[in-house]
Amino acid sequence: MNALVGERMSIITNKPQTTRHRIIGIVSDEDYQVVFSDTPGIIKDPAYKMQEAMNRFVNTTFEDADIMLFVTEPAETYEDDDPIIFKLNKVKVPLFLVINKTDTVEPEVIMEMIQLWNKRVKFSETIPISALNKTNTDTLFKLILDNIPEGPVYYPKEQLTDKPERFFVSEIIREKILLFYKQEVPYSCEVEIESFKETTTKAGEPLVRISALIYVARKTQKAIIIGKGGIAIKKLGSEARKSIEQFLESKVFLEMHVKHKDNWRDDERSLRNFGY
Ligand SMILES: Nc1nc2c(ncn2[C@@H]2O[C@H](COP(=O)(O)OP(=O)(O)OP(=O)(O)O)[C@@H](O)[C@H]2O)c(=O)[nH]1
Ligand SMILES: [Mg+2]
Repeated sequence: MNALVGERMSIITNKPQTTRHRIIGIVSDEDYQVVFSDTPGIIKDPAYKMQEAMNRFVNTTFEDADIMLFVTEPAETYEDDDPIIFKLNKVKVPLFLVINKTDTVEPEVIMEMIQLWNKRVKFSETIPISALNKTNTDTLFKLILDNIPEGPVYYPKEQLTDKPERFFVSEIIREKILLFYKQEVPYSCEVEIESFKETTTKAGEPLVRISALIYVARKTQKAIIIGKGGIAIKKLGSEARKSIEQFLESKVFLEMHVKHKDNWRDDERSLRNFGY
């Protein structure tokens, strides 16, 4: 979605289940408006209520999308009886097969994938792309425009997304947590922005003061996030601040705290508060 929208809307990491919400990216021009929805991947056997909520975000797109893009990649394999195949075969709107990461394998591998997938599902278009190198992403965008139904303009032209800046700030912090911590720790974290104040520095430059609270699911994880003598959280804070400054195009003062909230991933109230 970032490659198509040309903005960094969704956070990206090498870890699975990076995206937890349905994130919208809007592209408007004189004669069109495309509203992209990036979703989590489908989780086969949800282990937490949070993962059930992630699957619900995916399901909402099956209900309201005008076009669906099934994005897969050479390293991802599915059995012939995977439930997603059944689900894709029931899609009534134009359905595209998008094979990403063509930069990672020989063209023959992509050809084989195309053949295999087209035997499984009736796609209206098949497009191999590299989101990284932006190979074929323009073609994909044109195909989307060709297939999109006419309709009213939903958002003002300048609007890029539907969520407030503080949501993206929390996502940037979560991205850094995914990058800097190992195993289960990043999956146990949620970030809440406690305050977000636009002010100015003494010199009169714009400054955003942000206070973020990192929730962990177990007490022991709090010590891991903070690290010995606070070294880990210091690095996290400084890297997150740099990215937030880029995103907000402003100087940022970032303050972070860590709190444990036992098993929040299975707690309905916490999940509701966190927007799941
Ligand atoms: N080589 C290569 N890597 C890519 C390409 N597109 C994405 N990646 C990498 O693939 C990894 C996963 O990217 P994400 O955008 O987080 O993937 P996702 O499908 O949204 O995954 P989740 O949000 O975790 O469900 C990251 O390390 C990206 O940098 C591509 O075209 N080529
Ligand atoms: Mg993602």
